Amino acid sequence: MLRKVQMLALPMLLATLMAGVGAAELKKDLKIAFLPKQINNPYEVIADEGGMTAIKEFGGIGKVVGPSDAGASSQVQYVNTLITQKQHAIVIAANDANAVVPYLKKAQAAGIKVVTFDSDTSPDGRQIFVNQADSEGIGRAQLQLLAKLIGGEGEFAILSATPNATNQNTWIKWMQEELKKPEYAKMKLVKVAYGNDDDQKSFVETQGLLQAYPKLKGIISPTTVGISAAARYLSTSPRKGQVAITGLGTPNQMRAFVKNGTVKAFQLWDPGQLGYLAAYAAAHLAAGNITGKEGESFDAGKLGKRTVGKNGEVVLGPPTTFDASNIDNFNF
Ligand code: RAM
Repeated sequence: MLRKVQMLALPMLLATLMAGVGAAELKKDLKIAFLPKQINNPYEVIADEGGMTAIKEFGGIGKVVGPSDAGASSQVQYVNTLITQKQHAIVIAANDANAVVPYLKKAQAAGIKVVTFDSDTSPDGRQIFVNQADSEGIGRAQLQLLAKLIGGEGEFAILSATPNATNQNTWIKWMQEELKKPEYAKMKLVKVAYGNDDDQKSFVETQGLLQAYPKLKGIISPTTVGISAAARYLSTSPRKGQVAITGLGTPNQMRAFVKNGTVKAFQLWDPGQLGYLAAYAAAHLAAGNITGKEGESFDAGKLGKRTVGKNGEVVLGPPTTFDASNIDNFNF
């Protein structure tokens, strides 16, 4: 009996020790600043909290600063301030692939490590991009899910975030690629609308889509702000039940709309884990343990060992599909 317990305990002990080694590689007091797309977006808030949890674990000094709108250059002034403050690393969900790059380069020249997460910049802006999941997979899966919900037939629209958001634009590109397959011959993309990750604008854009396209069968909103505003609009519209809304949403924001039948299924990953992983990547860069080259690996606390892939990309993992059968198992 005792031997059995010991045998079971040994791997656990080893795992604990190995997890500890990763944190020990990180010197204390690393200053790491999170710069989300916008500070009042619930998704970004969860992601930033995940980052702060990780930073606490390895004894760093974390903070979150950022704009209240997701405009292309809204983050520039924050990057400049973080450079002046001599942060060790900046973790940014970029509102534009290029607008912040000259400033991020300035940061790098000053010895500050830069990690993008959620929404990337051009590769010269950062050392590592922590991606929520494989971008092609996210895009294709969104279209596949909508096709299932509308029986593979009918007009649909996309309600996106801002027109310049790197993450949404990449996913939309892959949706359009997927749409070329013969099995979608009866589906037609009629419009890509932009709610700018602003709740009110997304709500009004949804109203506009329903008015402009009386035969509309579906909306894909690959943004947590967009999908929740679209669902709120549809929930009190006479078109409820005729139009399928899907996309990327947080279970907590979407729960009521799944329960009242407005939304059948949508997807996401855990934004908290995304921020957590990004913080570890930033810390290991700042500690000099990694440089962002393909093949390097680092310890990411409870997420285990992670490896840097092509183009400095680190991937969190596949998304989950939420529906009435599982949504109550998730709380974020
Ligand atoms: C919004 C933001 C974010 C995106 C999620 C899915 O909160 O646009 O960048 O990743 O949606």
